[in-house]
Amino acid sequence: MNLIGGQWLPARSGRTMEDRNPADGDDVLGDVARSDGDDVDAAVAAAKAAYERWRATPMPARGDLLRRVGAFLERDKDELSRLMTREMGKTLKEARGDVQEGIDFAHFMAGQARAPMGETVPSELPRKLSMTLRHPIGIVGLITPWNFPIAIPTWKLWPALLAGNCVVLKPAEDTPLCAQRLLELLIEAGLPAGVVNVVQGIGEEAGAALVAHADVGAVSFTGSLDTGRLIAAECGRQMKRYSMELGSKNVSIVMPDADVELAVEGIAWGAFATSGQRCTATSRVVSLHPEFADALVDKVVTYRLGPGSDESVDLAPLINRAQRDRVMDYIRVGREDDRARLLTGGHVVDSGELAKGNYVAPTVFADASPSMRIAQEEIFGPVTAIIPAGDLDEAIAAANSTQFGLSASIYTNDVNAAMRAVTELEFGIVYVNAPTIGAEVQLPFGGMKRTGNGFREAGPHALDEFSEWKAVSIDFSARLQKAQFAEGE
Ligand code: UN1
Repeated sequence: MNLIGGQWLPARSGRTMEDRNPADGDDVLGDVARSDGDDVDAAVAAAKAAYERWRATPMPARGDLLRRVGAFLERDKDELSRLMTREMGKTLKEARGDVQEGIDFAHFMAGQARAPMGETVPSELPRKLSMTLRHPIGIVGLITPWNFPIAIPTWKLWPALLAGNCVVLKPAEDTPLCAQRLLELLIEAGLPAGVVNVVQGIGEEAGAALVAHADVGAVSFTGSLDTGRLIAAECGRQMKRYSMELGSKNVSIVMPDADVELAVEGIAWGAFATSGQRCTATSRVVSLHPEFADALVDKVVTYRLGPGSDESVDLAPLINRAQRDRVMDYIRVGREDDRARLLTGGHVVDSGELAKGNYVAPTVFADASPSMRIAQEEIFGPVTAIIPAGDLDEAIAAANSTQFGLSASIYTNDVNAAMRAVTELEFGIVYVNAPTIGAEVQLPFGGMKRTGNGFREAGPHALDEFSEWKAVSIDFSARLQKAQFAEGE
């Protein structure tokens, strides 16, 4: 259902789309509204009608809403996690982590509601006080992906709401019900009608209409580089703000002195958690360690594949058949390139019950060169490529040799190597002796180069996506004072 002005409604056209379980294609969760421009128009109009009142609500009162919704998410964490596993596929443990990110960020942002929101600044003139204030954008459009169906909508919703905006959310078509449950909890927490509206549907229809709507002042998008380019072009044409969290090709460097067991554990987790469907997934490893590749394979071959609802499963299904085919295409590209060797995996797993889902075996390539397609393009599946390097200079150069720059890590006990990696890696997130995944919500999340356009989500900087700076000066001299002019001029 769509949420428009506080009411749950079907699409105006009456059209629907199916919502299926990635582990069991026969399990249909429901038929969901498939919206178009008419629904977007109604949602934006509802957001506009609610805006003045919401903008005028004191920030701590807006923060209270987030505190309350955080508590409800905590209360319903188990139920939501189960829904997420059924709708999106990831393991229950990971689904709980996804919901927990939303809870943590609700509490973090609720606290920000009472933090300083600007600065006082000296004036060059006497009896004049200057300060900076944050001002909301107005109506913002949020377009979110399926891989973190609760966490990512909350990364955008909480700061957008705290900053005083009204919202139209277009959730991913693969995870509409997670978004609907999240909104039900927001309503229970006291969300005023129209402050957040939801239009379910597909990107080319509902998403495109939202981006193009003249009354939407900013668009926040997480997804692929290709879609990001389309959105950026339209926003640029209309001169509206856009913040982009796009693809990446993350990397872990394993130095010869690394604790190889720790590196294997961390990189296996980074590469194969969520079956590699994270924008922070470790899809490349630059290894200088002679034992690393074999040790990684020894670990990966023990992985159990199956539905995420089975607590003993390590690798859950991919989101849908199209994604499985896409991942298999990349594996074929890797196999056809003589520069790399397939060490393990490389095939679909569809025996017995698994035939109902979209499973690909965890796949490791070795001897890859940095310029290969599997080392350059985002795969979003359980595939990683090991690139050899002779020394740290070469390793850092290989790590930096992509158009993306979200998350990187280095495994070493050498402080000089670690500090060089920290300062020289062109990535927005860098870890030492830890995986590329697992970002915490109090830190800025975002990437360099083509991973984004400079904004950061989470952390206190999240408000920058959703507010304008206003420079305010109050002259209490009761005379005309001219900046940049000497007294009496
Ligand atoms: C994403 O894949 O888009 O750092 C977000 C992590 C998670 C968030 C990933 N906390 O892997």
